[in-house]
Amino acid sequence: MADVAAKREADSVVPDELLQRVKRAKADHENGGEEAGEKSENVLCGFKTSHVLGASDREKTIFIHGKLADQEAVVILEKTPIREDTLTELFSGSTLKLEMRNDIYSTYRLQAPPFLNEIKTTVVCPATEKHVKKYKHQESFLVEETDEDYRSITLPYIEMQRFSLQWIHNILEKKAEAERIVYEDPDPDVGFILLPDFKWDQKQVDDLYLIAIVHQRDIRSLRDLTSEHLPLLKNIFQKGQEAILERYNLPASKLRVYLHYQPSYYHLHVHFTKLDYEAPGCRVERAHLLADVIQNLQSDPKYYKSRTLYFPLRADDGLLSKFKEAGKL
Ligand code: GTA
Repeated sequence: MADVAAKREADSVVPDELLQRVKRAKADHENGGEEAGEKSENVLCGFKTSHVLGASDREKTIFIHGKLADQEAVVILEKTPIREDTLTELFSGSTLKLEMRNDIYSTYRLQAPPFLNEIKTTVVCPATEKHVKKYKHQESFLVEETDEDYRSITLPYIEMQRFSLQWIHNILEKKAEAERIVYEDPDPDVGFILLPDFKWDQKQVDDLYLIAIVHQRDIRSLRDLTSEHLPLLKNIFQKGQEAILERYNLPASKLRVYLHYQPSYYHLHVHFTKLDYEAPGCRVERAHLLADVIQNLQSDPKYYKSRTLYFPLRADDGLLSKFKEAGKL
């Protein structure tokens, strides 16, 4: 009951903003597909598919590897959820094709107006081999990493092989996504930028996903955290939750706030997702609740320097090979 009330409460405030987006999408469509203030040329018209890396009928996503103007590319297509605030337009503006009718039962194919039938599309181009591997559906293995394994196996590997952090530096320097920032604390020690994760299309709060990226540039991951970072972590936790309450009307009790270990990008960032949303990477073997991280560092200042940590790695992850070579698997 409380959940339903909270959802209704959240939905009743946020839709103003969301409704504007729907209206913009409709206007964009009517204006020939231009995004507000930005031309959206179809960069994908020349995309040549090499192979499908993975697909999920349940999640309605497909990950495709291919070429875009002779460059390696990964394209992710994802059907977006049906939103309650668009139902009136969906019912009045669609065509219905009857498939079958039997007694009180009937099924149809509903063809919605294009602005209510968008596919969220993510393009990584040029994509490295590591990107292709990351998005490829693969078997996973749970790895046990002692503090010594971290120093002798993981750290040297991530120093050599990690993904570029350019997109993060662009955000911190306001060279990209500046207009998407939800909240910023500019303090160089405890400050951060909170903005929508690129997996979230921001059209509904049901799959809310934001990330807080710290201004400090020398914290790679959970493993680097000590009690010295408590003011930073507490600041992100408190101000991130306050900003989300103010902007999206979602209280802290509806949020899952966590760090990944291992992350894909070794610049400290914190994930904020809606509690009911099963975001990719929110399972126990990868996600560490920020509240727990804070408590662990309060009870042991070097907790993450000394603990054995567990995490999943995919079959063709180079780090998994390093653990195998060291006889750890
Ligand atoms: N705002 O440019 C960006 C950007 N990039 C490059 C990454 N992120 C960005 N956000 C903005 N702008 O949540 C986001 C990512 C991720 C976070 C980094 O930064 O979306 P992480 O370092 O812990 O890495 O977090 P993580 O979680 O491994 O990365 P990611 O991309 O979430 O991948 C995990 C799995 O989720 C993938 O293997 C794949 O199975 C799935 N996935 C990834 N992207 C999508 C997608 N677009 N749609 C559906 N599923 C996806």
